[in-house]
Amino acid sequence: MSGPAYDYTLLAAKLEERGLQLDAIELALETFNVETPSWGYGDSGTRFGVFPQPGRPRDVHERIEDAAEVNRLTGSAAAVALHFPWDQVDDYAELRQRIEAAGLRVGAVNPNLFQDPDYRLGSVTNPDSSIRAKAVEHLLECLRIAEALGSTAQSLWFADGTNYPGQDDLRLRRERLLDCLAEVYGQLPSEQEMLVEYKFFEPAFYATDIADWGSALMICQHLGERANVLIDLGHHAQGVNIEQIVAFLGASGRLGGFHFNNRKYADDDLIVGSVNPFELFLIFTELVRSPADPLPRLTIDQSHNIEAKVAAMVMSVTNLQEAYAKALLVDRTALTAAQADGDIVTAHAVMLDAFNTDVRPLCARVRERLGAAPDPLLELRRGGYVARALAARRG
Ligand code: PSV
Ligand code: MN
Repeated sequence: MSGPAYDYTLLAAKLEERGLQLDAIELALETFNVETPSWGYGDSGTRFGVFPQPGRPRDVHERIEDAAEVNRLTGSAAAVALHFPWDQVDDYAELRQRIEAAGLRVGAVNPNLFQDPDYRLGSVTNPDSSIRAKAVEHLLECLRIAEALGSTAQSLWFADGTNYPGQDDLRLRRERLLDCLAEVYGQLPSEQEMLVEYKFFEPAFYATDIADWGSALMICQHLGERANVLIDLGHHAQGVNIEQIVAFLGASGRLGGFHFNNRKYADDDLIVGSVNPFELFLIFTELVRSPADPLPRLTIDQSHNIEAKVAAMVMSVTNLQEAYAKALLVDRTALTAAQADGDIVTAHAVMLDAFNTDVRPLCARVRERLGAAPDPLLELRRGGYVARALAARRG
């Protein structure tokens, strides 16, 4: 598919009418960057099965190659988020060199406190102090790994929770969690921030210890200014207004970052923007009010099960580019005026006008300028990367 023709003079004139500069929007799109997850390139599945894909990466180095290809095609995915111990190596200086040689940098470091059998009753909330000490030790190890890799964030998610009323004391669990995190926060290197992610259920089915943004925010406020809340789109109940959470956390300076994916039912892990692009657009309208506004750390958190992994990641990045571009087209002056007049329908129409603008050619032009592909999926097919990986990764 080649992008539809686009009349830039018309677009520029339309934007000028709205007091917006095409140049500023293009510049914002050029600097737009998302982190892709190393864990999104390897094997994954559901508890019902895994469908291993031929040519999938066999180790962290091959996951980095895939991430580099996604960046080459989109121009907006220059960082790769890592997960430990999944991405564990003996020599982190060497890993960093290889990542940088691939044109990437290391994004957030994600400690893993949910797979070790010791964490059956929790990690930092575990009733057993020796297990809590083990969890803290892993979190501290991740501070050192991040230092070695040049990463500036610890992205924390805890599977901790209980399955039955009475299983454990909810207040004590919270105290244990706060104590452990305070110990880690106390040793956080100055260039690093701590992101605290919440999730309302799964794997815990009665009470998750950090279940919602309020709980995460209270923890961050307890810890200090370098602890901020991370929103994962898949971690809310049906109907929750995520853009409002973005607005409130953003206004209080506590929005640390995003894990993007698509959610229809639960933590679906599908291509971001695939089912509800309007919601994604609304989230971006709360993330930025003008092209000059800085964005928080944006990460994709998806593990694709049946779809082609590199292609799915490419489409996720371009969906994000387009949602961001549309958010930058909102006529804020007209919106503010309509809001002040109580003109509900006009205010809503302003939002729809931006959402319904076809920004694909604009994004294609920006990608081309970045040296990336105007049509990344077409270029992925044409360039033969997947076939080359398949040939190189046998066995
Ligand atoms: C948990 O569902 C989560 O969203 C956390 O961010 C994990 O680190 C990630 O998925 C990978 O399992
Ligand atoms: Mn997540």
